[in-house]
Amino acid sequence: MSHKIFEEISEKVDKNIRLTKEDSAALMESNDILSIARLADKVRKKKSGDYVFFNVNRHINLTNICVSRCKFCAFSRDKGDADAYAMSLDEVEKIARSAMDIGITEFHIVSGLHPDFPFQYYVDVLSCLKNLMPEVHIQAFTAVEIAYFSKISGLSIKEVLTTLKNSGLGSLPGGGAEILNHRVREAVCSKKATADEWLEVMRTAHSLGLKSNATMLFGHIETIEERIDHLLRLRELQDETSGFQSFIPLPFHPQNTQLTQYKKPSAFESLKMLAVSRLVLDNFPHIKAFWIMLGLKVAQLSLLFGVDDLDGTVVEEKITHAAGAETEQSITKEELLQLIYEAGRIPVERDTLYNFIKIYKN
Ligand code: V47
Repeated sequence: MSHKIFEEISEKVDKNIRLTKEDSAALMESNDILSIARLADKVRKKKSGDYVFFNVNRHINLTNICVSRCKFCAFSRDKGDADAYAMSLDEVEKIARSAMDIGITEFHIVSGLHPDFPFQYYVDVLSCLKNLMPEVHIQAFTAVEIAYFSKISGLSIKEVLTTLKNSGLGSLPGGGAEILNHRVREAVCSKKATADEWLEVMRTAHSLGLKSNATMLFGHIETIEERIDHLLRLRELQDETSGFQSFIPLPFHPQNTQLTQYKKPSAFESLKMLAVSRLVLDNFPHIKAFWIMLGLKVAQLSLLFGVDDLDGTVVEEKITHAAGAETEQSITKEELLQLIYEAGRIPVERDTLYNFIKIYKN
């Protein structure tokens, strides 16, 4: 990127002028990540001040049995595989009970597309958790799962979401977005919701008052242009609905997948991706670093690259660990606070909808 182009982009950022596709490409192709970081950091500071958000949640993956079998996924199994599992409602209840004493404010539920579970099972999971811990927010079911529920139940997307909302669903996680592009999805995840369907589920969820996140799985077969298009499609929908809370770029972990010829994105690449996301997604309130996938060291540095949210103290994360993540499955609140203090920021425990629970002054 020439000095002149960077100066132009920098001026746009200062004047709150939206970056174009060409600006985004110039940033992605640049190696000057410290200059990009400084710009992203300015935007982050304008949006969140010195606060860094985290929440205390419990991930639940109801089943690894999945009819989709995406090439990038090391977690999914066929029914009948030795290590295939599917939780009964009793097992879900047991997990919820074990989380009762650790002060969680959120259940985060993402699962395989099970061939036989009826839609009612998911309604029952919500009712079971709500009965047990009514105050805990349930962030559950990616847009891909919602589209699948519509298919298996014969209900419309709107009816599925309304039924789930009435049973305790609080918001949607951002998974399943991968790369919102037809070529990429045909090649790596052809059996699940298309890009348009993913966006349509989110549009409908937002119209019903359900907030959501959005992810992007980067570092496999996609081109830089396809990554940028992904960001622009999200930005466009956000202009329409304002329903997205955070954007979470997920670096691809190749181990045990069908795409082992690819390398996990480097720290350099991941940090650049986070910073460029902060700059392009001017209408997203938060950029989240999912430390489980980035590793704690890169996640801490990401606080200088536009990130204002470190995902919660996750307990038992299976999807990335199946694909070779070497991070711990959880960290304590104290460890998380320390990482944030070291960066000179103020940790804030938030609930799922970004209400402040506690500000931790050092
Ligand atoms: O949709 C699957 C990704 C996602 C791999 O909304 C992989 O706050 C890397 O969506 N390497 C599920 N990633 C997790 C997810 C998520 C995580 C944290 C927070 C939130 C949120 C959402 O994991 C999938 C897929 O994109 N994934 N396999 C892999 N080998």
